[in-house]
Amino acid sequence: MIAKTEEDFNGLKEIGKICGEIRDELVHCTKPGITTKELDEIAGEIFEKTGAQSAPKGEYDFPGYTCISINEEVAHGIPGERTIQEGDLVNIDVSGSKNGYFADTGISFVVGKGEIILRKICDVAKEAFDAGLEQAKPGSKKSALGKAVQNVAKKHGLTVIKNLTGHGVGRSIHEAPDHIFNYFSRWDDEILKDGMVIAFEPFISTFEEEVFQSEDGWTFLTDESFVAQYEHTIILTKEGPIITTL
Ligand code: M1C
Ligand code: CO
Ligand code: CO
Repeated sequence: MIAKTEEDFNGLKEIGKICGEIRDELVHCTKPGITTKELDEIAGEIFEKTGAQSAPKGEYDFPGYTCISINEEVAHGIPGERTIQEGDLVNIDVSGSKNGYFADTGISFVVGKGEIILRKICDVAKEAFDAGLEQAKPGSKKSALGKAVQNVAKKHGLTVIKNLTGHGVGRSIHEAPDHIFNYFSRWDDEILKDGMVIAFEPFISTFEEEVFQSEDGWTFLTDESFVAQYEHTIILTKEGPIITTL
């Protein structure tokens, strides 16, 4: 969407804050021994308490309030009986709506100390997000974000996932612009607009460039690499980006 009115900005900020709070609470509760289903129930309670709805459940009939993905699972992991272990790479992705406005945020992190390479991809996903954010200005090319992500990955000897992308958000969970790539696409000549609302979500990998879909019809998996994501909802304005999900 293109945010124009005071109501738009306030509505986007309200759901952004709720999704950010749920994300942080789930990260805080992610300890060895807890199941992903137990984490998801905590999210369900906060959605309920704040009068917001889960976007995956509400829009796609996803079997969970949030997407929780572990190790070989990259995204859209279904909360269930899987127990969190020390050293796991975990991704928590929270998206929701309230009063017709949507937000989407996600983070990958390592439980406890974990392997250095896993911590590295999480840090690089955040660095790639920050580099892309610098390019997130009305009047700039949308492809500048992907270019920044790809450059950061390359600098660290890592790769980007090419078949997962960011997207427009605001009045629904996924809307125009349809794709914010994690790499430079020379065919992408779209110009970012004042008030445009995007979910920017770089995916950084140890070496692979594509994920594949699991037989469960939801989960995206990797073969042998590890992948980290970092996502926020951003309103682009002439005065600078507003991150609604901080
Ligand atoms: C697959 C790109 C990655 N919040 C999720 C998303 C997409 N994630 O937009 O960040 C969507 C959740 C819907 C099941
Ligand atoms: Co998301
Ligand atoms: Co998203």
